[in-house]
Amino acid sequence: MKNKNIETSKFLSYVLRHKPESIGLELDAEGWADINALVNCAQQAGQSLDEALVRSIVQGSDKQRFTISEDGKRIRAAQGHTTSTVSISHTRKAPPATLYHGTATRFLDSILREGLKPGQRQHVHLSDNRQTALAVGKRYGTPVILCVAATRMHDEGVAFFQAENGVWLTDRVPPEFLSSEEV
Ligand code: HQG
Repeated sequence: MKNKNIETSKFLSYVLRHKPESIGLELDAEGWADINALVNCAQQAGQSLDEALVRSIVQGSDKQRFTISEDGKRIRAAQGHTTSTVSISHTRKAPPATLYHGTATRFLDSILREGLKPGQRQHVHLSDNRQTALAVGKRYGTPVILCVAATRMHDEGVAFFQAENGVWLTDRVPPEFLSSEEV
């Protein structure tokens, strides 16, 4: 992606996941914003955004971070929210046997002691492949991959959800379901 697009994608993540109020935008409980309203609010806040740019970023997003509604009029972030105004009703889904979480080695002791916690976000984020987990872990320093015994958790009644972009979500992962893998 071009630099301008990366910058705009980060801006969209910021307003659609975290701080819609920073540009006076309202999201509904499912996280949707009207695309025209988003563009207007962004422009008033001094961002050079137009509808074509929004649509090209949605299409070009490597992780498919954003979803456009079926009628083409609204946009939302697929996952990763911290704003408490949004509570997406993701559908429960049985996970694959193992899911993966990438993090940095410096967090490992704490995670193996306390389990994986959502931090600022609404869920713990997991992927169905090691490669994605590794890329996420590298953002924080020396990466480590945690394997999550997802089917075992699910069998014990824990809810799993899959966001529109394929990211797996759950509330927390207790340590007994975790094992670390050197990379
Ligand atoms: C860590 C990206 C200490 C956890 C990715 C992580 C993802 C603990 C950090 C999405 C802990 C939270 C989310 C504990 C968890 N002790 N550290 N008990 N429990 N942690 O950003 O999964 O590019 O909220 O390991 O693809 O890193 O933004 O979560 O390091 O899907 O679209 O606390 O962000 O997508 O960090 O990343 P985050 P994440 P985007």
